[in-house]
This record gives sequence, structure tokens and C-alpha cells, in this order.
Amino acid sequence: MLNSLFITLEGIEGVGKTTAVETVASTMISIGKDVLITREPGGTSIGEQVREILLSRKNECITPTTELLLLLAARNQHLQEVVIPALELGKCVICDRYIDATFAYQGAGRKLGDALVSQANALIPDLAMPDLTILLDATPELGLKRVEMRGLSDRFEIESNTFFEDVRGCYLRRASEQPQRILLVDASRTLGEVTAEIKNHLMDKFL
Ligand code: Z5A
Repeated sequence: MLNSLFITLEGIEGVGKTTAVETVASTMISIGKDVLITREPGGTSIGEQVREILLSRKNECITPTTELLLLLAARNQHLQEVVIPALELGKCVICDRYIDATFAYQGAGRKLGDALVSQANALIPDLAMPDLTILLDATPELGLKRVEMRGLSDRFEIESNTFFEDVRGCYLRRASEQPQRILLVDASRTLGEVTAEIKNHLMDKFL
């Protein structure tokens, strides 16, 4: 997969991942990369249907293990149908959430643990690992404040502050364990500051 790049964006809700995807895409296009933007759960017809199930508040009875299995079913489809073919064509794939979210939300938030999340991910053939993960970090209070203007909350957004603290704690632990892959960005700063840091890092690393 010569020249291909796999970049993922992570963080708790409202920290600015979706906004940062655009920054990453425009920067990579400016240095000549052919970019594909996608997301998890989602990115395929099956994945988007699974996303609807997972986010709907009608489905509050979903158990943590069912949640994990649905996410991984969507991931397998996404990898086989979208991510791997794009990487084989030498593209730069930019994905809004991926494997670190499963450790953070299901492993830590839902308390299934790292070992079970690793075992479940190991069922996926050709599990691609990101070349770079940008972790946007801010407190749950700040993240939720940024998205509350949107109105209706989904099945994750109604979780407690403790849940999001656990999710955030897991993300921060993974960033300290894998500094080569995970860039930790303080997302509590202004949008201009966050955007500049991401752009500079990409230019230094890939230009
Ligand atoms: N999930 C999971 O549990 N396990 C998994 O393995 C995977 C996913 C893959 C859907 O994710 C759910 O899937 C997610 C976890 C679960 N749970 N939730 N909730 P999602 O990514 O679609 O949902 P999200 O995290 O809620 O995304 P979001 O709410 O759209 O947040 P965001 O993308 O991080 O933020 P944003 O839309 O870019 O920005 C929010 C607002 O803040 C917006 O108005 C921006 O203009 C503004 N903003 C952004 N940056 C700044 C700064 N720096 N200053 C001021 N304002 C800013």
C-alpha cells in the first residue's frame, strides 16, 4: 500500500472531531494526496444502518456486548468495502473515529475491558492500524456544551459525566502508551489554535 495513509480522529463528543476532519482533508489535499473521508460507525450502507441502531434512543436495551458486536460488524464491512480498497489505491483515508473509540467507549465506558475489546477486534481479518491518530482532548463539560445547541441527544450523549470521564481517561492512557501514533491535541483552545496545530503537525510529518 505504497503512499497510502490512514488517519483517524478521536475524542469524546463535541471536542471538534468532525471539524478537524475538514482541516486534515484540506491539508492533505494541499500536499497532493488523494483523500477519502469516512466515519465509524458508518461509511457503508450496512454501517450507516448499524449506526442508526446504535445511536437511537429507542434502543436503550442494547447490552454492552451487543453494542461491541454491532460496532465490529460495521467495522469489518467498512474495512473490506471502503478502507482497504482505498488504501490499496494509495489514497489517504481520513476516518472520524475508529479502533481507539472501541477501547475508550466499550472497554472503559461500558466496562468490558481492554482484553475483550482486543479479542473482538482480532476477529476482523486485515484490521488496518492508523498511521496517525489525532486525539482531541477536552473535558466532558466543554464537549457537551459545544454540542448542546444541536438539541436532541443520541443514545451515547445521554450518558453520565462519569461515563465520559472513563472514556476520556482511556483515550489519554492510550495516547501516553502510543505517542508514536497518537497526537494529543488540547481541544479546549480556540478553533484557530487547534486547526494550526493539526496543520503544522501534518506538514512536518508528511510533506
Ligand atoms: N462509538 C463507540 O462507542 N465505539 C466505537 O468503536 C465507535 C463509535 C467507532 C457516534 O460518534 C458514537 O459512536 C459516539 C461513540 C460511538 N458517541 N457519541 N456521542 P460521532 O463521532 O458521530 O458522535 P460525536 O462524538 O457525538 O460527534 P459530534 O457530537 O459531532 O462531535 P465532534 O465531531 O467531536 O464535534 P464537532 O461537530 O466538530 O464540533 C462540535 C461544535 O463545536 C461545532 O459547532 C463546532 O463548530 C464547535 N467547535 C469545534 N472545535 C471548536 C473549538 N476549538 N472551539 C470552539 N468551538 C469548536
